[in-house]
Amino acid sequence: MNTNCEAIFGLQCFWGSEVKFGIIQGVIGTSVGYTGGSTPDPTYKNLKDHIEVVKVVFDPKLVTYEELLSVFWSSHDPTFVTKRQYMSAIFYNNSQQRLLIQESLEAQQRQLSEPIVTQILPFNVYYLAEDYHQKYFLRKHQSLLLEIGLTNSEVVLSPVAARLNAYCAGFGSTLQLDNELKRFGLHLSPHNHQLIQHLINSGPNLGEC
Ligand code: MHO
Repeated sequence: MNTNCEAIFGLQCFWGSEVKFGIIQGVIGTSVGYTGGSTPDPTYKNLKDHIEVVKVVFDPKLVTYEELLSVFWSSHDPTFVTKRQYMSAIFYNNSQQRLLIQESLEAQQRQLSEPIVTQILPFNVYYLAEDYHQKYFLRKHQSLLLEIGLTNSEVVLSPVAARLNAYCAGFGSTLQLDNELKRFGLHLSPHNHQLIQHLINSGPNLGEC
């Protein structure tokens, strides 16, 4: 995979991070995991010195890295100091990403009165999080998961799962839902279709994050 088309962000609870990027047109897959530490093999229960992050795979013809950086800044408070697990951080894959991050941070800082605490760090090893964290909001609806028929490993980085997970957290619109179901050639049962419409109409809800 071309690392130019991958972005890694830490912005508090990774269940919500996966939703915030999963809804963006041009994002073709997301997963959640751990990075940023120096000790091997972190797990959710033993995170060691790592933090919760989302990995975003995108099509640069449809969405740019700069646009993803805008989503990052606008979808959490980068001035908020919290424990390391939930720290605000951007991991760069190459010098071009590093430059774009630095520029966007400076532009962002000009609009804020509090200092930005976001760390800019080189990307190193990524540890995929446990299955039950992947597409957390989609997983709450087992009948939907069953209907789309993806295995645990297919849910990771699946474009369909990224979008459905975001809709299940109340993001997006019913128009986007129907356009994308068509694009994916996916026919949902009336029950599941109504369920997603209802969740979208109820509005964003990352409640447990
Ligand atoms: N408030 C949630 C956060 C989970 S997150 C994946 C919990 O404590 O379960 O860190």
